[in-house]
Amino acid sequence: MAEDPTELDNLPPQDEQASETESPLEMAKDAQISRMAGCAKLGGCLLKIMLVLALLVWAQRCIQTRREGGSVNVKCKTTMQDIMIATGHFHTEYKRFPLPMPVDEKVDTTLRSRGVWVAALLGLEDSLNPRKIKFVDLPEARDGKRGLLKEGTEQVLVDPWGEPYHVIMDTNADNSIANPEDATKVLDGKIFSYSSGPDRDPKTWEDNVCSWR
Ligand SMILES: [Ca+2]
Ligand SMILES: [Ca+2]
Repeated sequence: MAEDPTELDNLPPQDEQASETESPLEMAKDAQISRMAGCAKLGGCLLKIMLVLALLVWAQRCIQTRREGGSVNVKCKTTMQDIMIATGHFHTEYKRFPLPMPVDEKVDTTLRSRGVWVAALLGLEDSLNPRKIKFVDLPEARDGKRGLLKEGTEQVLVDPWGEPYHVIMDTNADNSIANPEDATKVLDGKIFSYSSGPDRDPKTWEDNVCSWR
């Protein structure tokens, strides 16, 4: 007897039936989910790339800033050295420091890089430097920074951040100076200088640029 094709036993299981006969709507949903998953993966990749790029830019800027800061500090130290050497040459020439006031020979003298003693080093002052020797050549300041500028008739030498340098001279002639950074130590020598640094505050030593270190 021939099998009845309508018999239930001959029909495929319902699950297989469903998968084999997935509706267009469900297929579209599957495709959409697949696309969304792909987009999410791509978005994640892009985010990672952007983060890496941002880190690279940040690192590059840090390196650049450090390089520029180092370069500025080197220029600052070079100017301090110029002033110290010029003051030393003045001392050799005139057997005294280029100081206008009566000098207390019991203590050392601290002053800023401005006024008549700077003019004397430049050969622009008669009473301290009657031979008008030019002991140093200094550049003009730009935007009020790193170089010479005039305040009234006064010559002012400013650091890369616009502040006059601090200069200490061994006016008590013991060939040493109390370290302004650490009162328990002394610096061996006749002339030292320091800059207040980028924060323009001489009391914050972390950023100060010093001729002795
Ligand atoms: Ca001294
Ligand atoms: Ca400082």
